[in-house]
Amino acid sequence: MLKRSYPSFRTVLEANDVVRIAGAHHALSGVLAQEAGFEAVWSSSFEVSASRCLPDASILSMTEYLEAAANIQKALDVPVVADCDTGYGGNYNVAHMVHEFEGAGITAVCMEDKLFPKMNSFADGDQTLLETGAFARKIETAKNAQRSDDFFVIARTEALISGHGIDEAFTRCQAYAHAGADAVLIHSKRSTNDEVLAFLDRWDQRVPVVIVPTTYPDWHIDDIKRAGVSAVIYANQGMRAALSTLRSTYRAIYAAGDTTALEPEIASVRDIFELQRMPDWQKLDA
Ligand code: SPV
Ligand code: MG
Repeated sequence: MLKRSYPSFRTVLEANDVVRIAGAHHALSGVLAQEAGFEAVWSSSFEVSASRCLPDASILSMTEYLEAAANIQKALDVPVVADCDTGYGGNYNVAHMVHEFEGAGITAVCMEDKLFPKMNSFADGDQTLLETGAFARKIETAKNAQRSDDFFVIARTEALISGHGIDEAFTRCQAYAHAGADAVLIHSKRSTNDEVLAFLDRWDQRVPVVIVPTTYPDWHIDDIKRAGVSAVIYANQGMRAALSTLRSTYRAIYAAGDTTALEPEIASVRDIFELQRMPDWQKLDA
């Protein structure tokens, strides 16, 4: 009853025209995303870092990201896609990362083609790319390291983020698909979807395309599907909403001196018991 079973990300991708994936940083946010209908959950390096009030800059260790992703996966009936940044170093780190994440029950990982240590894609700072061939070898290493055929490796290019343009993004994604990537992720920080559309226009669909429409939110899921995207990651909206709510709640309590006005607006303790699966736990202690 308490142990979860979940399909692999590959299975979910094959069963849906477009997979909607919500960002999370702990099991509770993952469970709420699943409850809303999301078919998968993104263990976001940005959110996991921010939940420790640290920059998303390769500061936390692989083990800390693994623990976060595994804790989310343990609470879910849908698969986690683990954001593994650059693979935490060189090719040996990538192989170790795959062994550890797959061993912990994660069925999909994503790696990006920036230098280690990396900086969050929207932050000022160094966004230098790793040379294409070197990143392709990381993808090959990851694919060689996986134990089950089902394990899924997403190759993310930061070519547009680092100001290189569509040609470079296209060439890189082709090389990564050739190296064995199961999907490519094309990341953009533009305020419109024009760059991503231009990429999709050229992409031969050799492998599926994943997008992260954080800065170009005005793109309905039906249109995203029509454009040929296979998976969409809403990477950080959950944490941003939580932050607004936590901030206003704490301020309201402090300002009012009591919580009376707030009570009708906030979740009940019983609601939290349900998410904790308290009744199932209590049965264990019969
Ligand atoms: C994350 O959520 O950690 C991501 C997406 O990698 S972004 O923050 O846009 O880099
Ligand atoms: Mg990240």
